[in-house]
Amino acid sequence: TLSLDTLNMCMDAKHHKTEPGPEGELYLQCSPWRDNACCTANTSVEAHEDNSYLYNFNWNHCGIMSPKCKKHFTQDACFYECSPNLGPWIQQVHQSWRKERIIDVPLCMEDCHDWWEDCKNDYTCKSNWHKGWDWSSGECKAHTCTIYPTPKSMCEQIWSSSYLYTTLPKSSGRCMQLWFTGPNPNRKVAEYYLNNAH
Ligand code: FOL
Repeated sequence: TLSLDTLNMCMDAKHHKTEPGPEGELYLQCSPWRDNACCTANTSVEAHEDNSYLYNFNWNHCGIMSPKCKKHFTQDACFYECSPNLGPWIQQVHQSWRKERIIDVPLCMEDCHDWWEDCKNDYTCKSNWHKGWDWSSGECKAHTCTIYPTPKSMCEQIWSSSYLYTTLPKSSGRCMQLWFTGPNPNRKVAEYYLNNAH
């Protein structure tokens, strides 16, 4: 059945379930979402894989991505695939691989800063990782390998504005958290933004 509940829904994308629900076992970093998730157990495992079928994406496109950096991409994949609280930021898109995406999800400052801090010595050759890849050589070909200069540039550009950089701390209750333990804190945040036009 069609879910009309903005505060408890899954986007219509490549791997998402049609509706959120409990998953007995979600793998490692995705386990915080197991009480109510848009990802399947299988997707949660794949979110931790290097050569995952999820997006056929090569993390090691400008040299090997460091493990401390990669763990943030795993967490981003868990958040993106599993979160049932993204309704206020879901928009329709005409893309070959998904019908809906997220735009300008306000990310907690700690999550963006920690992510950038752990990745600031890792190289990439593109600022927007959604488009324009040429994997035929397995590497970056004509592009130059460089780093993201700031947390904001990384968090906002990497998934073409999925995230909005904020200076809001987790304690504000007004930003979305990639990393949490215990009950999902993001539902209340989504509720706030649903009721207060942003
Ligand atoms: N995490 C977050 N937070 N938001 C996202 O939107 C997101 N998206 C992905 C992963 N994590 C995310 C998906 N990533 C391609 C590349 C990356 C990707 C999905 C697909 C890809 O196939 N790019 C093609 C163009 C595809 C097209 O637009 O038709 C390319 O040639 O680069």
